[in-house]
Amino acid sequence: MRAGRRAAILLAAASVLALGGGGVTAQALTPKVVQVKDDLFTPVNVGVVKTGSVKWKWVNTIHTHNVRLTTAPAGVVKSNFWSQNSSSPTYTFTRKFTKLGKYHFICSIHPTKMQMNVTVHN
Ligand SMILES: [Cu+2]
Repeated sequence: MRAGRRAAILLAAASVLALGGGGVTAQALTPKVVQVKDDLFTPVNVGVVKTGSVKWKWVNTIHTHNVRLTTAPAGVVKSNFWSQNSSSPTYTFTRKFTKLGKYHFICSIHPTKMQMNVTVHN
């Protein structure tokens, strides 16, 4: 067997193992998108699989907003989930979640109007 063909077969076998092992799933690779608007988050409740990501995407914003993690499972460093203040309509902020549990976020500039939750599950 030619070396090139052998390598291709090994590579294919490795990808089947990677997918079958449950370590890498499409759910974990595609971030859940939360829109940041004037002045709301949508959707307000998001579920992600452990190791999944959430991408906050500013959409048509004129006002300045931010993302601030205020409640999180034990051991999570909240300030790692704090975005910049931005009014840029193209700003995005993406974070990966590696601990199971419930996370509460606000925009600290509009703390009563802009609140949302992320639930991380298996
Ligand atoms: Cu805001």
